[in-house]
Amino acid sequence: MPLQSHVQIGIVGKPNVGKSTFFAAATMIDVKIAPYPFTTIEPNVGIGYVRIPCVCRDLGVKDNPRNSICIEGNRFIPVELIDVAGLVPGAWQGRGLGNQFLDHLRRAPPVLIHVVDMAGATDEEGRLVKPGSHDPLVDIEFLSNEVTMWMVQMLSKDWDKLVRLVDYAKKPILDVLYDRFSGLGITQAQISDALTKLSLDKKPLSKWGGDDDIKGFVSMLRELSKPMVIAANKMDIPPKPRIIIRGSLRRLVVSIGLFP
Ligand SMILES: Nc1nc2c(ncn2[C@@H]2O[C@H](COP(=O)(O)OP(=O)(O)OP(=O)(O)O)[C@@H](O)[C@H]2O)c(=O)[nH]1
Ligand SMILES: [Mg+2]
Repeated sequence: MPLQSHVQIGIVGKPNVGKSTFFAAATMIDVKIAPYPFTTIEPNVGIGYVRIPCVCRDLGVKDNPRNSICIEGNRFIPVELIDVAGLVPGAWQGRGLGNQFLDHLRRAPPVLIHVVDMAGATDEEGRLVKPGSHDPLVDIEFLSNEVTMWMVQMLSKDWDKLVRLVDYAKKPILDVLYDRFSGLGITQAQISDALTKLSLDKKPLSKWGGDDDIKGFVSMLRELSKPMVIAANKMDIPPKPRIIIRGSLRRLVVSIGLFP
């Protein structure tokens, strides 16, 4: 009987990249896996375990944990994994399974594992193509953008009302934004952080520079509240995923501005 977990991780990515394969390997649950897009429609949910060295070794004691398992000095921490349907470009506008997919993320996993086909053997909608013909960097950027645009939509759909509440009815901006995003498991501290980092905390909403400020704020909030780990998958497929990866990573590093 698996243990209960309070930590949730969403497994996300475009269709046919190996999300369910990863889920099945991590949870040992037999789910449908197939070489075409949209094999998964309803999310698969299960428990996997993160292995870390247990403190019982350092302390020289024998332990009996209730919320995890200790086996020979290794602690197995239960984590709830959610394997959702693949996301295609334009999902935030309803393409593919669109909002239905994004709504599964509302179950609020604070951490996302983005499974990427590093062999470049699937196009942007997950159809099989010649290995090496699709750039994985495009997928890395598109997924962040889809989640951001989905959140932008939540914020901007009745923007005038928010402006009236904050600028004229003098409701604290933090409360108003928190109301809008709390369903996604986002905290007031994260909202406050994003506002401060972009110097938007003192700027009246009516003066926000249209889409740029809104998108900039949401993008920062997404980075702070939904950290994404990239799982480079399909590394075994020839010709030379490593060369693709090296090229992609170099451009990724440049695009997020780590190096000049
Ligand atoms: N060669 C190779 N094939 C893989 C790997 N991981 C998954 N696959 C194959 O890729 C195909 C798609 O795998 P799935 O796990 O169903 O992919 P998915 O991302 O869940 O797909 P959707 O549910 O349609 O979004 C299957 O044929 C898998 O066997 C890998 O690391 N290497
Ligand atoms: Mg799947």
